[in-house]
Amino acid sequence: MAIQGDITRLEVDAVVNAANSALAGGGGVDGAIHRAAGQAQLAAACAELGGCAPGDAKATPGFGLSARWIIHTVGPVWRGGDRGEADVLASCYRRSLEVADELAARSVAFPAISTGVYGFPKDLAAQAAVGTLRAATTEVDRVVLVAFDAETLGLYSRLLAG
Ligand code: AR6
Repeated sequence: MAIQGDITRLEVDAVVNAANSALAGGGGVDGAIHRAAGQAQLAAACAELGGCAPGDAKATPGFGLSARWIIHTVGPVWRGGDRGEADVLASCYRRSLEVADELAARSVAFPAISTGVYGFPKDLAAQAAVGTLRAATTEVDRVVLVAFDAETLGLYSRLLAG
């Protein structure tokens, strides 16, 4: 399912964070998650993970979030589309679900990874998200695609209806 809203406020087992490879915190959804979880605690937990490669995912506790876990994934920076960006983005969704399965999380919320600061076109990112999630084998039984803006919600809704 897709909804429009603030991912930090959702009642799910795990929220996915669109992080950077240093797991250093930042702006956008990453900043919102760090603020809502508690900056100091989350920064300390992230520091123990030793970074995260683009396309990979690693978990921390959710701390102040109602979600029990935060799954940090690192999307690709858009460089025109011929540098494997779509494959890396698909890997973010797959790896995040694999980590969710390891945690036995049954409900997971995803932001529109890479579509902010990292510049991935929203329509292509929505296709990658929906296509990859549909093809994945997982124990997660509730996947929520969280759009921050109406345009992204419209893209998800059309793809999910088709
Ligand atoms: N809830 C849901 N979605 C949100 C929220 C929120 N509270 N806030 C923003 N979005 P971005 P990226 C949407 O830039 O492109 C950070 O500095 C936003 O509208 O957060 O993967 C990291 O540290 C957009 O659709 O992530 C990295 O350095 C989507 O989340 C870098 O940005 C992703 O936008 C990652 O860039």
